[in-house]
Amino acid sequence: MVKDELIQDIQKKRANIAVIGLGYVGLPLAVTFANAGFNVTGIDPVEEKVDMINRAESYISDITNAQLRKHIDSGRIRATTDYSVLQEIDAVSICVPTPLRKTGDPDMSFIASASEDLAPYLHRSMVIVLESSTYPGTTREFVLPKLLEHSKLKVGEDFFLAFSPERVDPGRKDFTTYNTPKVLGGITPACTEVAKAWYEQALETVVTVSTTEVAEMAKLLENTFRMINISMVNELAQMCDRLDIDVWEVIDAAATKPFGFMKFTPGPGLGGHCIPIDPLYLSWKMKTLNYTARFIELASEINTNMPRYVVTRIQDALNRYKKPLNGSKILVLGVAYKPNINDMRESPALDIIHLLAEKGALVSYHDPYVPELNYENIHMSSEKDLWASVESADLVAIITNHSKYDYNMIGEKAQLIFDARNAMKDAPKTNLKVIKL
Ligand code: SAJ
Repeated sequence: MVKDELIQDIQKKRANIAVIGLGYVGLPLAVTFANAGFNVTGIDPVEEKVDMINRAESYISDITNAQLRKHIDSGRIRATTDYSVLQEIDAVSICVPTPLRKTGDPDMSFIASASEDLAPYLHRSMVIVLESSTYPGTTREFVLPKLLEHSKLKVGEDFFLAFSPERVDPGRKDFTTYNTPKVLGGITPACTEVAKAWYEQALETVVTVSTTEVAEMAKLLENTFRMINISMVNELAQMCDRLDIDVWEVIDAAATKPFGFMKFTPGPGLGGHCIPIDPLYLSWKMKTLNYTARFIELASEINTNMPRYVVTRIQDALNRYKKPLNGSKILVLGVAYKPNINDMRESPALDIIHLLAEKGALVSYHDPYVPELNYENIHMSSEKDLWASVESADLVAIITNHSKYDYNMIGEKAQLIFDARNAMKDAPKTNLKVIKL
């Protein structure tokens, strides 16, 4: 029986593994499979990445060169751009990006390419697991037909196909690929069984569900939950501003409730590669079924409007001191999408800089993690002299509250501060020059 033979090969670590897509999900996953004793081939279309991996040079902060070196030297990991290696591979994880198109629709091109490039090498006794966050139905309706384009093999009998959402939080140390519980659902029960037998060799906890759709939807619930709650506190911030109530104090007070409450904080907008994007895969799918996912659409509208709201608040703050925004020097402090990382994906700081410049402000920025900004119409370098920039700005806008900033010193040297992150929470309350979101 194909299933039993494959499971046995997996359990004896005789199965050859491949990971397609060597990014922040795929590379840690490849190393985690190698740590468990499997031979792993990483496949990525970007030659430079492949070469760096084969030189044991990691470009993913969660994987050190030393972790890679161990497996490159032992021959347990190797990387290639050549999909034909898949004819010798027994188990494949697909970890490719699922971004949005400019139109806001899902960009399925990466999953399509991976599936189409894999299909010619699909063979009996093979298990494939898709990890990319995507809309419910993708594995069954989109990937499976592409895999079977040139094949008469039967899924669940000759080969096995499952979905297991990635839960990588780059930079997090307490939860890693190994110890984060992994949800997994197959096209058929046999698919679930084989994929589980594989993943549980390398991961601490595998949670099986009945179908790929349940696994796909579970991931979207995780991140939609987060996106909607963030948008709710973003709207709360706007309500509190009109009520002249400190929203940060309100949230801290509510957070003392030991049950039935989860703390989220307002911010200048929603950045990152997951939270602002994954829920829109769900709302897009629902539109194809003539259903409007109103919560997601409203939350997305509120979050997307936060940069504009922040600029309005900055304009109002300057107005108090009879300074027009037009011609004022604004220093944006922190541009990464969240603190203490250098990731700029979907960062609201880019929208804020663009809007400020559009209104005639003289905008500069400082971010210890982001030396350069080169996006569409934004080409800037981080200010070299932080304190000179803070002192000379008409307003300092704290957009991303990196821990390494000295907020007391900023409070002393800045003329006026708009604080979008409550970073100045320990500054004296009487400090009239600090205006909070
Ligand atoms: N944000 C707020 N208020 C909050 C929390 C976040 O405005 O209360 C903003 C952040 O500033 C950022 C964006 O939302 O711009 C996303 O922040 P995030 O903390 O959700 O960080 P991400 O995008 O790295 O989310 C990842 C997700 N992980 C995966 O999808 C595997 C998310 O599910 C995790 O919950 C999150 O990390 C985490 O907890 O760190």
